[in-house]
Formats: sequence, structure tokens, C-alpha cells
Amino acid sequence: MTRLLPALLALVCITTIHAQHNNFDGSNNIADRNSQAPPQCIPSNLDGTCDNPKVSSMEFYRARTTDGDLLTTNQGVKIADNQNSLHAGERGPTLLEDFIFREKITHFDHERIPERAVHARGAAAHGYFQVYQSLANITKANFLQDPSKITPVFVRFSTVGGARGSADTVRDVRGFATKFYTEEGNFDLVGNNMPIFFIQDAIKFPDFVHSVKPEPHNEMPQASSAHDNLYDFVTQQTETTHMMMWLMSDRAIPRSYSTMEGFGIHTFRLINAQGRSRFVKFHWKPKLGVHSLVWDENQKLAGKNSDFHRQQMWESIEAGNYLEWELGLQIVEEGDELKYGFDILDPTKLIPEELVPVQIVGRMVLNRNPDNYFAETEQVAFLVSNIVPGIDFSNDPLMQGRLFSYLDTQLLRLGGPNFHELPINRPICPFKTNNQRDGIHRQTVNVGKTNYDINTINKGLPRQATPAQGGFTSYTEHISANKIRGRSSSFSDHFSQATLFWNSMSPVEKSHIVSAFSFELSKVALIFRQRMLQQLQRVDGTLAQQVADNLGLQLGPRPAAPTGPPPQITVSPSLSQMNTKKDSIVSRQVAILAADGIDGQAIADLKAAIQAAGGSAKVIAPRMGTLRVSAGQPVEVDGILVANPSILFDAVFIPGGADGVKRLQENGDAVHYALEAYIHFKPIAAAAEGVQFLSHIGLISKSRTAALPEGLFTADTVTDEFKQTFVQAVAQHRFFNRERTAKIPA
Ligand code: HDE
Repeated sequence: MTRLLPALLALVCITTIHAQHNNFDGSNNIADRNSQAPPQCIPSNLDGTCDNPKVSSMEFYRARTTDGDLLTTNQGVKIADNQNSLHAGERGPTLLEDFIFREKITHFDHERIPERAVHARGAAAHGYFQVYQSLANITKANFLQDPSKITPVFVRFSTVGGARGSADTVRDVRGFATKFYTEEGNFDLVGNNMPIFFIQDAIKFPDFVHSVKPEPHNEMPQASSAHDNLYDFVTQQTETTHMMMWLMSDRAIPRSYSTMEGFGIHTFRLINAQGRSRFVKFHWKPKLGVHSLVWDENQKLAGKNSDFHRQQMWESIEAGNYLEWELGLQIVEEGDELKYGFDILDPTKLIPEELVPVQIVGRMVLNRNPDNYFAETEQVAFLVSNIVPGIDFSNDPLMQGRLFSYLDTQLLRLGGPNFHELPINRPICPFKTNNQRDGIHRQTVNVGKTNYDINTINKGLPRQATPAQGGFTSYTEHISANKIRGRSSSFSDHFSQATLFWNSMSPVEKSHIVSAFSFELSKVALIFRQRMLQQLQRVDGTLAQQVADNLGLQLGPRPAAPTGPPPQITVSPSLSQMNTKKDSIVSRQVAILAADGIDGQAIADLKAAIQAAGGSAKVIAPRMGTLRVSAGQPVEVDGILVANPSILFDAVFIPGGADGVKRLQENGDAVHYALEAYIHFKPIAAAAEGVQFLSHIGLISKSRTAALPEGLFTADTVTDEFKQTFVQAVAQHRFFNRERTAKIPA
């Protein structure tokens, strides 16, 4: 590789590389949008521009067509006709000798690889990570030492249960897997958007996954947990209770990837240069806060735009609205591991932030879309076992099993032991300087006589690295124990954190959890409804009662409360999404309803205000083309009502213009549009005659004497104050206090 590198760089240098997104500082300079100092340039082009070294290194493998290119076979033979196969006679059979036909069809026949057993549906992006201050006191990991150091990353988000072709917006956990291409090798933080997991021991994973996936006899339901097998499993495995609470919460229906938190889940170790170990939990905190859709929206989106999340990420990056998270650490000193009343090795437990605060240590920006879905997003191979010096594993039994499973999976999925040579998986530092050889699709041409350690013929090369040279050494943990097949008694509390989660929810979030359990349990056999209700009784009596009422069932006597020491805290405000950030409309989408005769000036004014704040606004009308207007410039329509439903947008604006508003009032699709946005708690604003539209469809009183429902805004004209109020309302995300008053059919 060391020999290959100069050749690669030379190639990179003479090529103009993706001027738009390749740079760390991007075409829409990140530094302009953040107080954070711009990342230090790592020049790798002749002209000294600042490239993402991972993205640049892949240039060697990119193939583009340029003017004058001629069609060839994979062997380089120019092709004169690949649209007609070779026949024996005009109406005769196709000939076996037609190598052009056979090559084209054979390649097509072999295009698919096994989809991931879990996390099959995903989308990914490139970016970088930068630490704010040196973390040398807690870890020797090279990429966490220097704030001017930029580490390229590739992040893949995914749903868990659904097939590769299923929908983005299903009720599910989301994968959040980050590959850091550090100078000391790849570090993969293969996390989820929830801080805990369903089971405590990896040996149960196949049972859990079988139970949640579509049932084996008829392969139904797709990408849904609402079926008998899952509830049969979880009602016998009470360790799943805490995670089932998260799965029924709004965390399982995120608004977008950029509004999700990420978690490494397991307790890891950080090791400093002095060899001192501390426990750590990794957190990703989204810059845009944590926001979710509502369940009705999710289900409709699954049909109307099954690519909702991936499209939003793609378009945000193309628009220069890069996705951003901060890395947070919860550090636990070795001596404190048993201090919190639960076992920090138990992956069904989180460490409440109120007990151990999350220290923000760096940030990650995703600023470049992949060039090719298959080559990058599908072939990226995350391995929990990919760590670098300064980071180490803990004895979490779920993590221990994962250390085996991911490599095993990649061997099957990517067809052999050389998947690390695929462009997306290659480290950016020297690698393959070892005596591993051969295997299917080996690309490296190892030169020389020796292929074994320890040789003298080749002067013992390559030699083992000492710790001072960066050689990885495992943390020397003292172990003195009996070999047992079983679980520590410190893992036996399955309910107190489920209760903590419930207690920490706002009334709105609680009502969503009740609705989600009611929805799911209504779809399973009576026996599982009853068993799940018993389980919920052990979490909280009110929760169980409300779900039982919705299911028309009676609760039995409440099972005995768990014995054991009381939890150290009973409420953790940091778990509630209601306490999240609501200060940005970056990447938010506003629909402006319009028809011929609408006020073009009001549209232009509001659109400009939304765009200035980082959002985008689209004019949605009954027909495409240019609209006649009552004022201002004629308006170009961005999309028609039926193809751009309200569920694709975060807010709706109805401008004035008497004729235009009349046309909207007479259009069922437009009426449905606003009503649907209303029941999804979205901000709705109307100006001038647009206000009559809202009273016409019953959202506000005709006399306009009553107070406006929460999140509705009206004005006679589009003033600066009106624009500002609306922008702030979009940043608020949703107005859930409408919840109990909504009687609107849509
Ligand atoms: Fe995974 N998991 N997992 N998982 N997981 C996979 O590896 C597995 C678990 C997670 O975008 C598979 O490459 C076991 C927890 C993500 O490519 C497989 C256990 C967490 C991704 C696998 C777990 C995760 C995977 C399938 C229990 C959060 C997608 C394809 C011990 C911390 C990565 C693949 C991507 C993928 C096994 C539990 C996250 C089969 C055995 C806990 C984000 O190897």
C-alpha cells in the first residue's frame, strides 16, 4: 500500500475532484454557518485545496463517461451493437457464441448480493469528525487528540426489520453506524437511535430477530412489529420491556435522520497513554434537536414516499444544509461501575444523564452524498470489532456476541475475506502490511518470496509494532471467575428503567405510547394482548389501564412490584423530546397553497423569509405551470396537490388573493391538505383572503372572535412580524396541544 499511495495521490492530484462537495469546508462553507473554526485543511491536491482524504482516495476507483467514450465489453473489446442479439437467421434462435449478449445478461444475473439480515434498508453519506479539545487525559486515540485534526467518516442510517425495498417511515429502531477513517485504522461506532437494546445476551439475537421479522409461513407483516410472533417473544422475555417502551415512543418514528440522537449503547472503555481505563458511553446529539413524525403521517408516507428519510438527507446535502451532530461522552470511573444501582454492562439499561452528564467533545458533519449506492452504501462493512488504540471493549454480553457476528456477516454478504479492499472499506492509513494472502477477489498483488510470520528471508518484515509505535494492546483486565452459562443477578431488574422512561415522558408523549401499544396489540391474538398488559402493569398502572381501555379488556391484579433497591432517580427530563432544541428551521419544508388569482407578492415575501432561515418553500397548486396572480410577479408552480401531499411538509401557508383562495376552497384536495396538516399538528399560516380559507374549512371560527387554535397564525398582510412568527412556529415543529381537541376528519 505504501507503494500504491503515491500513485493514488498523483492520480488524485491531476483530477478535478467533485468541486461541489468534496471539500471539508464545502462549497457552502461550514465555517460561515458555525462559530467553530474552519477545519484545518489537509492538502492533497496539487493546487492545495482541502480534500476529504477518504473521498479523494476513492477517486482511483471512480468511473465516469466522457465525450467520445465508446461502448466496450468488460474485456475492453469495442461493441458495435448491444441492442440486438446474434441470431441464426432473421427469425432464428440466439447463438451461444454471442459473448456480448452472454456477458451483459450474466453480469445482470449476478448483480445482487444478500441483503443484510437486519438493517437491510439504509442510506449513507460522507463527512468528517473533529474533536473540540484534546481528550489526551482520557484516551490515546489519535483522532481524539487534536482539534485541528479532521477525520473522514461515512455514516449509514437504517431501519432494522424491513427488507431493502421497504419504507423509511415505519415504526422501528434506526441504525446509526459511523465509520471513522482514522490515521490509526478504522473505528466503527455501530449504534442505534435508542440508547438500549431488547436483549441482554447475544445468544438470544436470532430468536429476537426471527420473532420481529415477517412471519416465516407467509412473510407478513413487512417492516412492522405489530404481529403475534414478536409479542409472543417479548411477553416471555421481560428484559425487552424497557426497549418496547422506546419502540412504542416517538423515537421510533423520527422526522429525519438529522433529528435523531445516536447511541453506541454498550459501555466501552477509553484508555489513555498511561494505560488508565475508564468506562464510556457514546452519544450523538443532533444539532437540529430530536423531532418525530406522528404515526398517521408515517403510515401514509410509507405509501406516498417510501424514500422520505433518504430523500430528505440527500436533498439537504445537495442544498448545502449539511447534517450535524455533536459527540457526547458519559465517563464512568472504573471504581464507580456499580455505583448507580444497575449494571452498566447490561445493554437494556441507560445511564441517566442526570446521574452522569454527557460531555460534548466534538462534532460530525455529513456534507457529501455517495456517488454510487451499491459501491458505497451497500458494500460498506461495519464491524463492532473495528477499534483503534485508546478504545477497548467491555464485558457487555451483547457486545461480546456482536464482536463475532459482524465479521461473520460480512464474509457471507460480501463473499469472502477481502471485503476490506473494497473502496469504501479501505482505511486511509497503510493497511494490508501483513502476511494474509489470497481468497476470493483478492486485489492486492503481494510481491516477494515470503508470506509467513516470522520470516528471516525478508528480514522479518513486516514487523510487529510496539505500543510506542502505535501497536494495539488489549486492556489488561484482571479476571478471576468460574466459567458459567448464565447471567449475573445484577441483570435481573427488567422494569425500573421502563418505569423511569414512562415517568420522564410529557403527557403528549405518554399518549403516543398508549396509542402505539393499543395499535399494535389490536393486531395480535388475545393471549398476547393479555400477557403484554400484565407486563405493562409492572411498568405503570395508568399506562396499562389506558391501553386496556382501548383494547376493551379488564386488567387482572397488579403483579408484585420488583424487589431490590429503589432507583436513584425516578424521572430523567433528558429522555423527553419535549425538552429538545427548537431553534432552527434548517431543512424544514413549507408548502404554499396556490391557484390562479393568488397573491404572488405574499408568496415571494414568505418564500424569501423561509429560505433566509435555512428552510425551503414550494408552491403547491391544482395544476403545474405559471399562475395568474392578484399582485406581484406570476408564480411558477413547484408541484401539484395530489403528488405533493401535506405529509411531505412541515408547515402550510395560504396566501391572499380572492380568486385564488376561492379556487382553493372549491378544491377538495386543497381542503384535505390543510385539514391533514392540522391533524398532524403542523403550523398553518394564512394572510388576507387566505384567512377565509381557514374559516371556510372549519379550522377557525367564521366570526374570528374565538382565540386561534395553537399553531395557527393569521394576518391581513405578510408583515415582517408575521414572517418571523411563522418561522419561529416552524422551528417549534408541532403544536401537540391541539391533540385532544382535534375532531377533524382527514
Ligand atoms: Fe447489529 N447486526 N446485531 N446491532 N447492527 C448487523 O451486520 C447483531 C445490535 C446495528 O449500516 C448485521 O453488517 C447481533 C445492537 C447496525 O451496515 C449483523 C446483535 C446495535 C447495523 C448484526 C446485534 C446494533 C447492524 C447485519 C446482538 C446497536 C447496520 C448486517 C448481539 C448498538 C450496520 C451487518 C450497517 C447490523 C448482528 C445487536 C446496530 C447480523 C448478533 C445492540 C446499526 O451482523
